[in-house]
Amino acid sequence: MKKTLLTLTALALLTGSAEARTWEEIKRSGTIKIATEGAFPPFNMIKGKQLTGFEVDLAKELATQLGLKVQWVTQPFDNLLIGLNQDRYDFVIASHGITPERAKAVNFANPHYCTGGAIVTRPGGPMTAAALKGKKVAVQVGTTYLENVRKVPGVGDVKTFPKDTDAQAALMAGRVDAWVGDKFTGIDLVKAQKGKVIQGDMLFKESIAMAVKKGNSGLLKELNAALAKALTNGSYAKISSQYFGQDVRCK
Ligand code: LYS
Repeated sequence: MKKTLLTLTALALLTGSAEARTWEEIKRSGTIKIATEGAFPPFNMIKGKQLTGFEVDLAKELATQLGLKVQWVTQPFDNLLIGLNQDRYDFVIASHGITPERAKAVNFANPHYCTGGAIVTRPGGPMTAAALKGKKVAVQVGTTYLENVRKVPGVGDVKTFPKDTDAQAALMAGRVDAWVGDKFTGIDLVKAQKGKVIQGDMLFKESIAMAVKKGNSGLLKELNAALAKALTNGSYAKISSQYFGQDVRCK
């Protein structure tokens, strides 16, 4: 069953049919349509009724530089790249790690932050890859966390959840031994839970990038240029320090 689902997803990713909007068409319309998850604090989330977060603010900054208004679309994480290839929006900014498999289906921009997947557990729980042997681990479906946890030799039951916050909740409720998620998200969870959970080792590193439909090179070029500008004119540094208290760009 799991194998069938994966194959279908791969197929949907590879078979976008209609044409994506070109840069010229976007520019002419004056509005760019951007998709994100809206459930991955502090990167993209809904606060009150407002979509906010590091990636939301960064994308707004890029759009301003490009002289465009923004129309946001939120989608469950594992639908985002499929919707991109169905031309439901112009690009995705949703903390996608650049992986060879995803790069077959979409084009990635230059990375807008560097991070990794880290273990979080309750005190006394597994802190290293070796310690995950035989343990129950919670991860969000469709993510690099799932892909990498599956590779841990002897790992016990890997439980998948639609949202990252659901996977964290499973750890807090004691239904799993560990949660593997983004290292910055983990730092925030540890802080918020005041010692009820602790962060263990980082399992893997990843570079995070925006995605455009495969072949949409005009838009990709504009996004990369706007990102390069944000990285040098101080706007990226300001947004990053607001959300993380540090600069999270790839070094
Ligand atoms: N960075 C992870 C990935 O690339 C997950 C990010 C989104 C989690 N809500 O799959």
